[in-house]
Amino acid sequence: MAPGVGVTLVGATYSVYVRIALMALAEKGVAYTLLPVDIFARSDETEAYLGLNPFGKIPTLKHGDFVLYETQAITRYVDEAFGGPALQPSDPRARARMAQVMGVIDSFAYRTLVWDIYVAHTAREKGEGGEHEERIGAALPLATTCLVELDRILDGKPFFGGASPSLADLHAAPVFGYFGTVPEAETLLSGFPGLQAWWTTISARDSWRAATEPAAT
Ligand SMILES: N[C@@H](CCC(=O)N[C@@H](CS)C(=O)NCC(=O)O)C(=O)O
Repeated sequence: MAPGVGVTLVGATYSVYVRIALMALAEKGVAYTLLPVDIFARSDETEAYLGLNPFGKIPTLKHGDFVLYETQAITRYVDEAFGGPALQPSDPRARARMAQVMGVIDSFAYRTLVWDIYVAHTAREKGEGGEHEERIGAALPLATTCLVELDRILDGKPFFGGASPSLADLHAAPVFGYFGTVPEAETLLSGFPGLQAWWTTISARDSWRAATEPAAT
């Protein structure tokens, strides 16, 4: 990093996507400042945040005068702009698999495993109104497809890209961090020992702790 050019990540630490970016920063050993914005609060702060990301999604990365939103762009930039271990395989097929996993998370797993199952489960636990059972039940087929496909791509390896973590693992971990706390997840995941082993490995990393306990970084 150029001297005096600081990195700031804007967002809230409960966010799956903020956690993905925090994990990338931690894996690369990049020093950063976290600027909290609670995007769901709909306040003056969130209005001001639209100046950074007009789509109103967190996170946004600032590196000097360079401002970047969209988490895949952020983690690729963090990997390529800073030293530390490479988080993208150089082999074209392994790199394509990494991108595929990130696409599956963005297109299917985030919405299904986090919103349709974890968030509905949390609302159900709190006794909030809504047809939570129906929402969870309706999500199970797509959730199963997500697990089947992620397990197939993992193929018994410790990480999606092979022996060392890649951006794919960082993209998937925060989704499983929420999904794994739900009773339905235990049943679903019992059929996928490879994915369970992957979760044990990735969640033991310092980067997971840094993303979920950012005050400790
Ligand atoms: N495509 C965006 C998605 C980020 C995203 O969905 N962030 C959520 C929090 S995990 C958010 O900001 N939600 C606010 C909203 O939907 O109003 C990215 O990759 O950064």
